[in-house]
Amino acid sequence: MARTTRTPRVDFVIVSNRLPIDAKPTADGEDQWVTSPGGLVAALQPVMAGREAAWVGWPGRADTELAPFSLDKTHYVPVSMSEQELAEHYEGMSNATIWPLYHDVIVPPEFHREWWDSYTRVNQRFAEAAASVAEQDGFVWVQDYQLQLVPQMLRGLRPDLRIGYFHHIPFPPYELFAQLPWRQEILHGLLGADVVGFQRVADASNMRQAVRRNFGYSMNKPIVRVPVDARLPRDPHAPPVTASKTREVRVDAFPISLDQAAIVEMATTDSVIARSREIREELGNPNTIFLGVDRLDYTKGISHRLKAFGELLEEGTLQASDAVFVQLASPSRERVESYRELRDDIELQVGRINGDFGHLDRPAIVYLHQNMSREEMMALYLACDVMVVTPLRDGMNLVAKEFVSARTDNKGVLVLSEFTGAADELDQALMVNPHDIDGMKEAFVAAAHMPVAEATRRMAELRATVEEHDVRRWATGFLDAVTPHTPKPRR
Ligand code: ADQ
Repeated sequence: MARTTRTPRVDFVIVSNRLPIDAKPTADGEDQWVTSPGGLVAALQPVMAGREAAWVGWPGRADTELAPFSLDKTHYVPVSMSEQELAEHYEGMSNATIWPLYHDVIVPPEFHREWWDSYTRVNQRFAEAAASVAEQDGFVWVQDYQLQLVPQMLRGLRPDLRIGYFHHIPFPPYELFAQLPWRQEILHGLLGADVVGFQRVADASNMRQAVRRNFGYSMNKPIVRVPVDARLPRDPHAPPVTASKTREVRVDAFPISLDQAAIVEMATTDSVIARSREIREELGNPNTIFLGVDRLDYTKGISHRLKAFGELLEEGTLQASDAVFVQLASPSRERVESYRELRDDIELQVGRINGDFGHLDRPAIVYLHQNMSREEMMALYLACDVMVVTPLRDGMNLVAKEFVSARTDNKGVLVLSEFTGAADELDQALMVNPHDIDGMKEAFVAAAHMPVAEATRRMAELRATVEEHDVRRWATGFLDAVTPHTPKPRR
């Protein structure tokens, strides 16, 4: 890879909390750059491929100033964060306030004014970094809930720019959003963009409703008319704004997807197919392999699904001699208290179920708290019979789409929570409410015994849906909405 330290101004800038690569020091003291995991990176990488662009983000190490650098055509602009800012902006405001509030308050959100101050300060730093690399009239695409103030801050610094914002997680109903002491600041921040994109139609509608309730701006779905001189604070009881000078902000749904062709390529290599057979053998060739793949996060519903599986073993509907549950849980947000507690709870639950129902040579649940290579993930998708994706709430869930894309053999059954964005599109999955343990048990049994012809028909339809709505369509749809002249993703 060609590496330079020159950062030119470019007309396409991505801004996300994390850079898509992390600095890892090697034994000789040099930095080595490795891809950081997660759904956002998986979705944006194909959009960036082959394009001259800048990516602004935190490089994964606190209290470190790193100079901008370039690898191939991407210019990386590291934004520094102190240890305290990491604790307050990222672990605090982003992941202990906004994340739980926006995911149906599954755990109680905490509200701390110092966290908010830090969030504001860090957002300003990101806006300044983006402003410094964007070309005149360029396009800046801000990503996700850690940076909701950046669009308006950037508009203040660089009114010439076209600004897009994409929200990867749910946007909550107003009754929940209204708890946020800084709800007006967040809405005002988002409305600095020309297009605010969400995963689901319901998310976009929730944001428009929040704007109506707080600011009374006039709108013609999906367009919101924002006064060019909009300032805070605004009295929510003031009459609707009728100022003649307004700018149009599109608040709309753009469901994210993945690069199906790339997944198919990987999932059809001889080594991945051979590895999938090996995995089945290593698991003792059971009749049914259930698979869960998630970041270890309380939104993903891991304990609900293990409870359903455990009850099926207890009742004797399934036997550990012919059914196994493989649960991958990638380490996540390990310094946030609720995540540490979740890990303890899940590991206790796995231990109990294995203790009660496992055999010497065969546990009932194979649990791995590890990151896997993409190849190993593909082999697991191919090896399983039933893919279990049962979040309590999820913006989209790319694992469901990855599984479907990998199954070129049209085999395997997807059990999917209706509370994922993916459920809006993947209607041939077996849909479940993860809070309904009996309903989930029925779905597990139906999936394990589904006639081959029905499973094949469902999978073929699921695959066709993901093929049609792949990540390029997502990116093109968003970029077209921002401006017909924005450069398109290249093949
Ligand atoms: P996430 O909450 O991270 O993403 P998801 O969409 O499922 O959730 O993406 C997870 C990614 O991590 C997938 O690409 C998956 O393959 C990978 N992954 C998971 N476990 C792994 C493991 N053990 N080893 C290696 N890789 C693993 C957020 C939102 C989602 C939204 C995405 C994209 O929360 O709702 O779908 O952004 O917008």
